[in-house]
Amino acid sequence: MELDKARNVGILGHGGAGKTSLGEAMLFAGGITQRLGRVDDGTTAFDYEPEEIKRRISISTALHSLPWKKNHLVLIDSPGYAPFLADAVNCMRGFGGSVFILNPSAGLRVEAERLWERANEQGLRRLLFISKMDREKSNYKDAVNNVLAGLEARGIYLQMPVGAEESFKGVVDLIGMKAYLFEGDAGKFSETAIPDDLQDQAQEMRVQMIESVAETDDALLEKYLGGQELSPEELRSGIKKAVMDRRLFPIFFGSSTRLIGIPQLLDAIAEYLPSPLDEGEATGRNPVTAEAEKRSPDPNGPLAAYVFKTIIDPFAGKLSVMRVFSGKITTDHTVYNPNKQVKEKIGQMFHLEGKKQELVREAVAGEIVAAAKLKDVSSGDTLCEERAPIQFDGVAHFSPLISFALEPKTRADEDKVAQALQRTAEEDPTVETHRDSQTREFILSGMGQLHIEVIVDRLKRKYGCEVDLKAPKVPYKETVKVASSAQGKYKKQSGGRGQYGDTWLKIEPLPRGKGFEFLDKIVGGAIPKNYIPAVEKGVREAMAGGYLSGHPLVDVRVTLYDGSYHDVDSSDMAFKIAGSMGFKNAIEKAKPVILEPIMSMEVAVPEECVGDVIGDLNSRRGKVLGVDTKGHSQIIKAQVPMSEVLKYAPDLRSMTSGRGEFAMEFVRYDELPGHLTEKVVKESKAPDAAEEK
Ligand SMILES: Nc1nc2c(ncn2[C@@H]2O[C@H](COP(=O)(O)OP(=O)(O)OP(=O)(O)O)[C@@H](O)[C@H]2O)c(=O)[nH]1
Ligand SMILES: [Mg+2]
Repeated sequence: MELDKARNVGILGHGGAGKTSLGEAMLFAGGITQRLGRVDDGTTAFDYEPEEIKRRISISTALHSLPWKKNHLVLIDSPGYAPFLADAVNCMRGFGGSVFILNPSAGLRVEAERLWERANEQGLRRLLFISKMDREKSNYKDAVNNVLAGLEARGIYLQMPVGAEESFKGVVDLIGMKAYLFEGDAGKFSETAIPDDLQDQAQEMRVQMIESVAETDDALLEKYLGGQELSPEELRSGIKKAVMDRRLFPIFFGSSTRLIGIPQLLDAIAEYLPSPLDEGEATGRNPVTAEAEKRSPDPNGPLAAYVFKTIIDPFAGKLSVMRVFSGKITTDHTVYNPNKQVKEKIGQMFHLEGKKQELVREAVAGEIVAAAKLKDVSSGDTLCEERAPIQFDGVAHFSPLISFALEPKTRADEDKVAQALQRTAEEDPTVETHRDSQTREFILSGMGQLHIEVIVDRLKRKYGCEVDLKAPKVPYKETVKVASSAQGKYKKQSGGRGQYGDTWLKIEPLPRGKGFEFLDKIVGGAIPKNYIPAVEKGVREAMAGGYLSGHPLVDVRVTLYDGSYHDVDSSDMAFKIAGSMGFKNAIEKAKPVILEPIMSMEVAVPEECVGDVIGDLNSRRGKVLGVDTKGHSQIIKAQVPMSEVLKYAPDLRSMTSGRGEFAMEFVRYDELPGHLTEKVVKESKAPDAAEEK
């Protein structure tokens, strides 16, 4: 493989923006598929999982390669809906560049904002694609400006659309000043002169484009201001440089479902998005010295590969999907995993082509490859050579937002469910599972109700486990409102070896989100230094169990300021218990309260439903922050307690006859209103009460 011809292209955008449809249009334009795959028919190469086909959305990132002219593209189609965004974010580490889809008339969705921020953090190079031009209006510019302003990005039009909505039929290339007009529904097009009625507008947009390019480069600017023409070659190389520096984001137009503008976008990918060579060095650190280590995309260098995704395949078993940044990875060779500090032998490897896997024996720098059945490898791990160790940052952590209890349909299934859940968590880092020690229920936490439902479907399909979902649980927390002090003394000195630990603790509230601080203010050796970690441990254990409702206590500072010890009877154990007792005694006087998670929501609904939806949000203790008009829909922004929107999806569906959409994300914890406290306390005590009977 020639490295300068390779492109790893991630497709990004908000939920339903048209990513998968674009990927399908590209596969068709490149001759990989003979019929255009359609999301609405469940016939795509990218959304191949039954859970995706059933819901018509992407849940998991999928890959497919595509030769385009002399280039070798790997398309990486990522999900866009909020509960599945973590996968898109983590897979970005495999991207060399990205096509970021905008739907200007839908406005700037939270999901797009989040993805854009993450892409900025990772220095990802991006082209912008305005898809669905067969539905967008011809006066798209204001809407595009709004979206770009929200993203704080500088767009530059390299194309102009010909027609819009029903009459959209092609694009004008503002560098070559040619039109590409499409006919029929199979992506056939002809290259022509710019239609007369568009000449003036095209000239105007071209001048703007040239000015934007010139502004990014002193030499070009001088030439331009001196009145000289910039050649197409100069423009292209200026644009490529600005794309590499993320100073400009070129804008293209098209329709995926009508196959318009796709070959031109593919040309632009080859022209402007980086090859692995252009991407340059990857930076990690030395796992021993923690110093920065760099690896260049050299197939003959030492191996450095990063596992960004894990797939549990019903046939191939566990697949670790990795991007090779340097050197090569070869079947039957042994690699070193610095995250786990183990060596492992590489077995079968595959290129992923949608749901198909193609066996390969080797993958070199720049490639993405999936290795089967690596026992100790998980997402976020680096694979390298032991003599040249390097470790990249692990996967991004996303805290689960919602928890459900699962009940296996038959008792005999319990072990199977436990194992299946563990595998699910291996595949999906946003899943957390544990078994409640009191109720023995399986608790499954994820990013939203839809996410949980998908997991339940998968448990059945992949592992043959049938489970019932029980009411969702809100991850409440507790905190205190005032400072207080108390003693915790654990003393048992009758017969045998005694126990003695004595602590005085002060607890104070910290600002929301600060977590926990432990201060050691012991003077004069009232408690010997070596027992102090045990006191802290006791406090932490007590915090985890909460005080009022069994939910973890947060946002407090605990100061250990006095105590006493016994030469013989004191021990770590005694001080741990004393710390925990002192903490509980102090909490009692510190006005403990329950905190509830608050979600920030964006609900997009048709005009006529706005009143009903706002009324409903108010009745859910929500605060409506504003309503924006975005094209055909109104976007209601609100903050609502999580407990009130656990099952929002079906309610919104019925309020808007299926035309509403929403996204939400966690913003902060607020104090639970007093009248609801008792209810939460009671619910949390219920299992206990049952056990006592
Ligand atoms: N009219 C029109 N519809 C489109 C176009 N592209 C996508 N759609 C439709 O938009 C809907 C969503 O398309 P997808 O391709 O699934 O969007 P996505 O971004 O992959 O969605 P997620 O992966 O679930 O976030 C489907 O109903 C598509 O048929 C387009 O260019 N024109
Ligand atoms: Mg999709």
